[in-house]
Amino acid sequence: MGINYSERIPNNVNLAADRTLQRALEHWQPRFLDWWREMGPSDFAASDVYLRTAVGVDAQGWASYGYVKMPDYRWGIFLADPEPDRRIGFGDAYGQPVWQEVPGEYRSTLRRLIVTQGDTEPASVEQQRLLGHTAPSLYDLRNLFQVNVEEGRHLWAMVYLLHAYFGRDGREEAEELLARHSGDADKPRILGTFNEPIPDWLSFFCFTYFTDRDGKFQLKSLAESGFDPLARTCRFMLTEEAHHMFVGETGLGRVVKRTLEVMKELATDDPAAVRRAGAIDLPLLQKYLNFWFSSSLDLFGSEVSSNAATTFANGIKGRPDESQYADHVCSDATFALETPEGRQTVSLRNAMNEVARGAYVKDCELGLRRWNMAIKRAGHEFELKLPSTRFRRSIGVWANVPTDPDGRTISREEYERRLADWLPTDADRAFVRELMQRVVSPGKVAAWIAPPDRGINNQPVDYEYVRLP
Ligand code: BYC
Repeated sequence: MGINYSERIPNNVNLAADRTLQRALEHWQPRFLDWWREMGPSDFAASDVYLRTAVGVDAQGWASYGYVKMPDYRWGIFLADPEPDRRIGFGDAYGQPVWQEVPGEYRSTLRRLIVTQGDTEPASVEQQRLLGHTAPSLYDLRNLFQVNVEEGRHLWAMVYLLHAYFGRDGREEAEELLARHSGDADKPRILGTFNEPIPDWLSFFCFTYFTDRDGKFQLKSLAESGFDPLARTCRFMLTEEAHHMFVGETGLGRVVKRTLEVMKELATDDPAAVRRAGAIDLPLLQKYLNFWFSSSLDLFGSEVSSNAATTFANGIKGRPDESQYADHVCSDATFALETPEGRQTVSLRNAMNEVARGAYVKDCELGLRRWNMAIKRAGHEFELKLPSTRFRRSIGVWANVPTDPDGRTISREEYERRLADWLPTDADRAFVRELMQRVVSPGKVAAWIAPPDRGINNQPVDYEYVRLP
């Protein structure tokens, strides 16, 4: 079904046919807009931003570009088209028809997952709210705002499910999604990473590279769900999510490119000299990668998880790309897990979080391989590395076990002493903050990052992606 833009809430779920639901969502809409004004991008409400808006959910029609003021963005409810005769693809109910309503016995589990997913979306907008003031170019400013409005839409996606399928509890949860705030001492966001500040653009690019990629893998898992409205919602969200990771990957790639240019100009790979020249030295970039990768690993939950086993068994949450596996039931299969106490064999169903994390780590490696190729081509020895999945974990079997970035267990004392070599220090962060000077002339970029290779939607790089008032 096409997207109906003539209604107050654009949608392709025939919202007009369900007056009660429509009224409930129209009641939530002004609260969302209040939240956007208070907690969304600081300033820029009057700027015209060259944004992509979905006009259809099929491959051709889903993206149309034009200038929009962010508060006027048409946030709406878009589900991927239904698959005829779709069947549950994993777990004990393998092969049975998917559910169009929430099975009573899975109600609280499904609500918890939808709330957790939903909570991350506004959280990320809150984390990024001040970045507009220090954007390195209009192109980057536009990308930030594109990410922000789409995270807003992803919140809508989860709120629709809560309102449509979970009655009064769902409506209450939808209110709570606007009441918790990133980093708030009393009402923080649910998952750790979403309470971390994103005070600078290097953190933003790391976040969109690593944390949005967790989004990709979690959405892939939920896109397998036997609860069909959730699966269809997540399938469409994944198309939008791809751009967010593009922002992270190209952003970090441009940082590496600029740093290599500066190293060449100075004919040195001395990090201090690179810093003095106003670029981000590679060891500093490595520290940021260490920070955001380790934090994002925690988002997959514990290696051994009865929650994960139950949601897999019940057909609620599958593995990312479930169809690539031969065994979709996994009732007897086991998984060899490395723990601080040595290798342990656990039931595969209990290890589903670790399976998803493993796929995620492989995906994270691809960007590093590309950046390392550029470093090597420029004639330098330095190699960027993902730290071990044991390093700096707060969730799971490695939580609070001191290891070095290679995953070797070390004493707490050594860990504390060497942390400044592995994670950004206050001085590192202050240096990065100093670099963050706002650049708003079309086609110009800040000195710490290379310009993008190409513009958005075939527009030139020097296009006026944001028209400031
Ligand atoms: N921080 O059995 P466990 C995205 C909690 S990102 C704090 O280990 P389970 C996006 C856990 O909630 C994708 N708490 O794990 C990206 C549980 O608490 P309850 C977001 C944590 O349940 C960028 C307890 O520990 N989507 O879309 O198997 C921008 C024991 O749990 C953390 C989802 O996460 C943590 N890191 O799995 C914008 C999908 N980790 O319930 C958006 C939905 C675990 O006992 N969520 N805990 O009170 C899930 O599938 C699961 O909730 C998790 C945890 C994968 C997060």
